[in-house]
Amino acid sequence: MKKLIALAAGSIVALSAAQAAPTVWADNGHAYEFISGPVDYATASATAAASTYMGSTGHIVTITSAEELDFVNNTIVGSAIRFWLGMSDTETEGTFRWIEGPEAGLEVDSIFEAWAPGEPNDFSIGEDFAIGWWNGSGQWNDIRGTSSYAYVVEYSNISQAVPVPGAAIFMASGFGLAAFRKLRRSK
Ligand SMILES: [Ca+2]
Ligand SMILES: [Ca+2]
Repeated sequence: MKKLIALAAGSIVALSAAQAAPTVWADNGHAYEFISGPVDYATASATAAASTYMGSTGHIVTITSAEELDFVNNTIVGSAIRFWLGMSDTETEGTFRWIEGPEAGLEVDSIFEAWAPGEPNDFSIGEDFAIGWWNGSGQWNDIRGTSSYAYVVEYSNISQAVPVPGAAIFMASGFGLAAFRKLRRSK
């Protein structure tokens, strides 16, 4: 089994992502998980989309308020490590839109933005994606999607049920209940 996992590089990424414990932010009930990577945007996006937590599919983080920026920068990432943001201006140069999560399609600057001074600048041969923690103030910079960075997976639609111990989950399931009844009948 271990050999099979070792042979499939993609599985290792998915496995390590699943093993980390996402942190739920009380303000919006979303869960967040830092993945050190570093990987290019397409890999980060695909891996996030293949990750699930508490019934929610993951997506690269979308940051839509100063409070969420502070939480992601300082609680989830925790140090000045640059990480992918779920946005792009591939569709219309100069107009960044969120392309992941519930905000997909919405113009970034119409909700909240934290661009570093002089950014986004589509520098040199073109920069259509963006990263956080570009500078010491935790602000953003547009960058090429083929570069490699860490990323944050956000789970925006997790089950709102309060987590219960494994035994309680088992008993609450149909199988657990049936087994319990069978146990009682056999006594
Ligand atoms: Ca978000
Ligand atoms: Ca730039």
